[in-house]
Amino acid sequence: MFSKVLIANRGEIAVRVIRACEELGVASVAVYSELDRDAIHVKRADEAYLIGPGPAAESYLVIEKIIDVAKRSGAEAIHPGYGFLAENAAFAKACETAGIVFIGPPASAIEAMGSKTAARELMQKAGVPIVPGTTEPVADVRAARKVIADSIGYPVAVKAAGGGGGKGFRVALTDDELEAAFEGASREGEKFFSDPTVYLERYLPDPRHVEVQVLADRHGNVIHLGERDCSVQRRHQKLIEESPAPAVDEALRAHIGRVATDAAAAVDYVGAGTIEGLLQDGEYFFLEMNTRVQVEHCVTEMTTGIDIVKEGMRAAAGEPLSISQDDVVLRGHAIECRINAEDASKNFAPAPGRIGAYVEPSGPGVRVDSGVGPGGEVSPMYDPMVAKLIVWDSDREAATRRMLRALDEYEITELKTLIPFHKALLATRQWGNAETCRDLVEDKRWLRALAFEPTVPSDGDEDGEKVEQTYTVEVSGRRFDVRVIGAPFAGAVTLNGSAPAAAPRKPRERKKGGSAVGGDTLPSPLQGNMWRVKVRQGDAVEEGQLLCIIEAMKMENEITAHKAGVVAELPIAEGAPIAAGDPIATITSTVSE
Ligand code: MV4
Repeated sequence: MFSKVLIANRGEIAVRVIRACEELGVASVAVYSELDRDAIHVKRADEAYLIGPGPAAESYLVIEKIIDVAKRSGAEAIHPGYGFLAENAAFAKACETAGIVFIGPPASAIEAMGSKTAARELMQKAGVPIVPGTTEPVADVRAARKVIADSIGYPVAVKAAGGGGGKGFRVALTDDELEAAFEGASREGEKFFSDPTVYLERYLPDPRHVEVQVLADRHGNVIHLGERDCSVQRRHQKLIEESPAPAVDEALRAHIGRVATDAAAAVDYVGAGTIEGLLQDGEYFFLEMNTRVQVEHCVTEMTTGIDIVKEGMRAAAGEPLSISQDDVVLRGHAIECRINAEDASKNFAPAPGRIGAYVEPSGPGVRVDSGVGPGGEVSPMYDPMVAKLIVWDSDREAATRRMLRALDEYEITELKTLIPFHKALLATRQWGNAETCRDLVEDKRWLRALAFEPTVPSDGDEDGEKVEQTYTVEVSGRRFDVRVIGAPFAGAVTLNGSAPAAAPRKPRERKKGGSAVGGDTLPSPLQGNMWRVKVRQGDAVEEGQLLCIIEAMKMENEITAHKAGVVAELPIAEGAPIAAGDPIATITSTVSE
């Protein structure tokens, strides 16, 4: 084993790796940005080095600075955690060149899985089932039409070749939607991965996101630790994960486990990795491989009793895994809720800030992996995750009740988090029945939990300030237009703090005299930056026509006209920041009253 390891990360995952180091008797070296001077990972490590100002591009993402600290501190290996440099093949190579061990797979495996088209081709050759579609980039919309007509058919998923995790992912249900989907996916691919190439997959209408944890060493051992279900997502951000997956039995587990170890073996994998896939009607399809430890690895640790981070470090040090496939026994059920500093009632807008009081839940079967504590700061510069709350119990129902108990025990003041959202979601019948979330969108309680319900009772609307707004919600990978008739967005409900979702809520008080936002004015449903304005003042627009694209949380959000008319005002310029509720367009009716 190594004697000293550098952790090239921050927050809860840095703390998680430091804990593994402590248990293995390995000294830990933290790196931190100016914003993270007082962070827990800095205090917790044996040594800590400042590597630059707040922006990750000037600190956590600078390969030379991190390698330099490793050399200066005498660390023999670097653990990248997740995010930042974790899936950067150039970083893995730079470590190798500097004579430092990268705790993860060889650069060649990162590269092979990094290109989604190359990975699909490779997996197909290795006998791993992939979602039907192309294994090569599709040049343009015309070429896409031909492949769709010849083999895939509609609906079709258009995905960026450099993508992953849902970035550069668009759906075309019919030919009418193909051009926009193709261009959207390509544009996002160019923007985030400097690669505009896209490929096509058959769009599966109602799958479950099921992923398999694998571990591999340099001695030819490749094992799997069962699966996780991560179907509760919003805009491709996972919110709740569980293990085992409700839709997977012994036989299916053996099958998808074999698929996953075959996939890992095909790229000579080393360390901890995850095969992500889609499960529909008992059929499993490879989507992509994450060549790193994942946020949700903890649920697997709870059901298997295996320390995934320590096994990954053993593998990197050239030791054999401490367990064989036969040693892996799944017991009970684990659930993880991501406690993000986000406001579910404002379209999950990030809600960074300083924490006031902070008390973590505890007791039997409860684990909290956190990166901040009392008085800690959640910076707008980084991921807004405060902690992961993980529980274990004998079965899914008991684990759900334990999670609700732990969420109730969690005390965080002065910071909005997803705790009320999780309480609401876990109380739904759909969660109880382990149904896919597609159905949840039809459920009033779910809509209310997501704050798409009007807040003001429909009777006696004193000042007549009632607008109709259309929002696009995405559940289980499907986009739904939800029309909300009632108070303007600024008056949206704040989730009831502690009661289950069905509890009655007080209508929010509204300011007298009206706000800047009226029936003609479209308020922004989210916080972000204006990316593109697609219409001009004076343009006549149809209801549903694309007005502008707002970038929020690294995703492009297409904003469409809430009514037909003439564009009277477009107050926000491209590149400008937008707060949720800000007016983004005023559309006046063509026929004057
Ligand atoms: C899909 C899909 C349907 N058909 N691909 C991609 C990234 C990951 N976040 C989920 N992704 C999906 N890829 C094809 N060909 C649907 C999703 C999807 C999803 C799947 C299962 C459960 C929840 C989901 C939420 C969003 C998207």
